[in-house]
Amino acid sequence: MIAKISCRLARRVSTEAHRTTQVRRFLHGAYFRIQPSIQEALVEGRPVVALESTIITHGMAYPQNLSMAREVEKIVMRNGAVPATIGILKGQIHVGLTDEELQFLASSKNVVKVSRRDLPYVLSQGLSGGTTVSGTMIAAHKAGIPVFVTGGIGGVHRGGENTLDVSADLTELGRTPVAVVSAGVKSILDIGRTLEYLETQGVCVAAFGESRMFPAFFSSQSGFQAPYRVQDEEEAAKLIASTLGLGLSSGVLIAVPCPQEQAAPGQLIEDAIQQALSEARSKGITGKELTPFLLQKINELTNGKSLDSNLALIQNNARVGSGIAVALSKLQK
Ligand code: PSU
Ligand code: MN
Repeated sequence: MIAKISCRLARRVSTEAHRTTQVRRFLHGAYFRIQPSIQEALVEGRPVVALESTIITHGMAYPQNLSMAREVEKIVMRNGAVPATIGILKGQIHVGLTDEELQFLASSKNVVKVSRRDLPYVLSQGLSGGTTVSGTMIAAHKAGIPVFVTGGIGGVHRGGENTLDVSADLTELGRTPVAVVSAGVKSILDIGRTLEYLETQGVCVAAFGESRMFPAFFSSQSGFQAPYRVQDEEEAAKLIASTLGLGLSSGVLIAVPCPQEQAAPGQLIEDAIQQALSEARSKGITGKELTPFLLQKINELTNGKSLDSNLALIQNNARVGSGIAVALSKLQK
């Protein structure tokens, strides 16, 4: 009897091993590429920061998107970490992009916005794309990068209780152990429901710095408290270490408030959001087109004021996120 069970077990283990090898062969062959300098940093346990590319392809216009992407990489380097911008080129996920590749993604008009559900199609068709927070988390996790910096994540859209328009970023945070450093979520979204959804998904959310207030991207005040607060980079790193140490398969959200002097005027932003939302409704814009439409419209309606503070807060997140990656790599030594 025991012999029979162990024989069956052995067969199952070997089938699983075979399956894993098959998956690996597919993965590392055609679909996934880590830049050698990043691979080297990872092997040596040096801090690496993942960066997304939908913000480049669909979040900002050319050429500001390109200068933003270059500047953020520089900030990460200046703060002691290795930047790994993640994007998809001709059906291959690239962890780390050359300047030429960055230029291509920034200036190309017909690349795809890639979340989890888009990956199989984009890879199998050999297409290029910008990875969203969800797409980038998947790639960062596969590469072994635990810290990822962005501007803002997606969330539950206003009216999402009826449309079910809930960003795949939230479910990804529930299933992939990567820490996302962002300035919270924009008030184009329903922030209260977004926080509820993150709780359901088991995502540990912590505000960064002096206040427990969950930030609303352009402003540090969303009117909602984050469940937790971390004082500084070291505390944030400890929080991430405990998630990884316990083997939780869920992620962490570190919400960094936009520096006061760089916040955009609240009323200007709220008016623009209202107008953008009503235009989206009257034009029937839904699904994956909605967020890029709103971002672009708000920038237009604020005469670029929202873009200025957008740039400032991403740079701030890059500084904080790099500090967290450095602190985490010290903890792991
Ligand atoms: N929010 C922003 N800027 C952005 C995005 C969101 O303030 O650039 C991008 C991110 O890539 C995010 C994605 O992952 O939009 C979410 O899109 P959706 O709402 O369709 O899930
Ligand atoms: Mn959506």
